[in-house]
Amino acid sequence: MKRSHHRSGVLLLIALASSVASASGVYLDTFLSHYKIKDGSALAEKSCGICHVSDSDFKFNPFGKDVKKAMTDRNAEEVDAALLVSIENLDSDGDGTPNGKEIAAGTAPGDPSSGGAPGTKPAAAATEEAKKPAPFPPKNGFHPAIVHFPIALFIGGLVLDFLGMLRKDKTLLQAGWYCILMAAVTSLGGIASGVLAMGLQKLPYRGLIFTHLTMAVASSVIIWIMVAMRVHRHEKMNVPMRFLYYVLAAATFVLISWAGHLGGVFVYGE
Ligand code: HEC
Ligand SMILES: [Ca+2]
Repeated sequence: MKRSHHRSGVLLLIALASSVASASGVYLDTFLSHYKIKDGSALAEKSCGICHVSDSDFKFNPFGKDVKKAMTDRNAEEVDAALLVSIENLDSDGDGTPNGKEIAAGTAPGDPSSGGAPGTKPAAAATEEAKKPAPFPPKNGFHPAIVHFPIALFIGGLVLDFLGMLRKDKTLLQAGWYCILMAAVTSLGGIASGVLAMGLQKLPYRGLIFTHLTMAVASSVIIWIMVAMRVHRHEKMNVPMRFLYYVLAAATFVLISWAGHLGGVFVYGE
């Protein structure tokens, strides 16, 4: 891929975000293509959960831990076929069947309850984990439910605002103002619930999550600036002020969309 020089912070952020976002998808692709895993098979369905706890909890499972350890041991920058082969003889999940054999048999090498040598008891910890009732608050800290409020309110507010400006309609402008105000307020809830989810899942402040959080906080800050601009001037903004307002609005739109996209990548994979 051709790498052009970045022209602005936004472009740099976007580039950074997409490289982080694709790295995780690449590991999955490497695994699936190296072992020629068929679409729809149990392993393909496990997806990110082949190496992580699940496709929404990215702590490592025992197999993922061994993948990561092999990377460190070999000083490798990424997961490749040789690295996968190097851990085939390990029995990461301790169910009695080595990783290579499990993968060939279509069972998960990081999940002792997914199969393995007959008669071998799966590690107790893993089955207990499965029996636990759903925790409260849920591990996502209600984040997926809350984040849609600021996004929808902000976009709705912009549309109302814009229509109000075109039609010089006070009511529309006022509706837009309240939506944007509510977006600013609910964005704080979005950030708080996101940080709570990170705490509950013990996610590290780096990589995809860090980019996502940075973009979300930046969006929130800009929305608050927009609110402050309107509190002072309301509909009587002069032309340069109005221009700045809409530049900020556009920047927030990009940031919010990317933050949302990354959140999606994080939960569902590419
Ligand atoms: C073949 C094993 C494997 C698969 C499959 C896999 N990952 Fe990973 N993942 C890793 C490893 C190893 C790391 C650590 C990479 C590093 O340190 O460079 C990692 C790191 C991550 C991180 C960063 C966490 C951190 O500590 O910064 C996220 C997020 C992530 N993966 C998400 C995913 C998603 C989403 C998928 C599914 C699309 C996925 N992974 C599939 C092995 C895998
Ligand atoms: Ca095993």
